[in-house]
Amino acid sequence: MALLERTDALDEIREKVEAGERLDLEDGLTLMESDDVLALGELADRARRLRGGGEEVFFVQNLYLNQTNVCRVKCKFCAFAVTQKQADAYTYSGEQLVEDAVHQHELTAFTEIHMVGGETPHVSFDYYVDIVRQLHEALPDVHLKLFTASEIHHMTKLSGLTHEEVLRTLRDAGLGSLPGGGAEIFADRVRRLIAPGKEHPDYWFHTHDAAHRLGIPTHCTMLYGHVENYEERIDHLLRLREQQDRTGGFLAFIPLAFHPENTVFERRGWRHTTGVDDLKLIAVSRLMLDNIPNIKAYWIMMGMPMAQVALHFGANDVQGTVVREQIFHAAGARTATEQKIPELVRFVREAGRVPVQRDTLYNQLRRW
Ligand code: V47
Repeated sequence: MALLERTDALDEIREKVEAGERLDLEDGLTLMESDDVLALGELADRARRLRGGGEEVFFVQNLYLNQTNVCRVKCKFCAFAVTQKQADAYTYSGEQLVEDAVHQHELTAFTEIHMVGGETPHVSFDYYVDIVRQLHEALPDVHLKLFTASEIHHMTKLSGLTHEEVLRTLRDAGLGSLPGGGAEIFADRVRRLIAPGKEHPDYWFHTHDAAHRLGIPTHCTMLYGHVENYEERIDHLLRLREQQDRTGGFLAFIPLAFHPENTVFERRGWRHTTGVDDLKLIAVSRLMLDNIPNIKAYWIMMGMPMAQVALHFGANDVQGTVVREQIFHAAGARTATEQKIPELVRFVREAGRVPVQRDTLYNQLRRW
């Protein structure tokens, strides 16, 4: 009987998907509670195709940089941040970042720099403006996807400027888009538990809203697999969907599975998410986020084999070559830190899909 009820509930959701109807909180909970993971995957892939998705799976050639690991916030999920006094603290100057990036560019000709970092109180807003300007001048054709909404909010504190003024100044210096970090989980209960020192989620939305209105596209994320429940996950997705209805500037959604190593949660016995949870979340995100075109299976987080499977659960993007990643690896990620293009192409092809190298804005650069 229980199985029948569940199957019926999924059938009702399938009818809504086929009719192009929006799913609501109840539907989201039904999907999260379903154990029929293959049916979820099939439904999510169907939704992706009904909304215009084809065989393409996208990736970008990119370089990850972190300007500083010094952070004042002390989020409990983070293994990357340190204080200024710790021996491994670093804050790179614009010259150092440029030297590194230019050297890497000679090796790999990436088209995007993805850079996020801690909220260091030991710099001024000019530091941020200068590093954007210097990177842009050194590599004018490279798209600069820099700074989470939390960092933008931090810059308003450093400068006394509004979010709009900070964003406009950074855009004029060469900023191209914002990454999606800092979102964590929007629900107050969870935020108080995992990131009590972090700004209210309204600021995250205000920053992305302002960016979209200034013509700066952004990405969005959800950090899952810690203390949040299913309702808080779906609430998070619905809030992102509402924002996208208002401003339409999210390029992609990236679910981020919590990595507990070297965090306080590891000491409390927290474990890494399971493959089924990761796949379910990809599928449910695709189904709920009917207005965000791209869902990323982030291979750094889930590993290449699972990312390959996720391409049949609604994902259509595997992020990129990456080259260097520190935030997830500080928290115990065992994945590589770089994938060469031929390897990404092989993984996508063997999943039965067409690999497409894109730029940050999803213009197609090369198809295989
Ligand atoms: O906000 C930190 C997450 C984010 C852990 O836009 C963790 O394409 C799991 O912005 N386990 C920062 N996650 C990184 C970020 C990002 C990452 C990937 C893709 C994109 C994109 C943006 O990293 C933080 C937090 O949500 N994070 N620590 C951890 N232990």
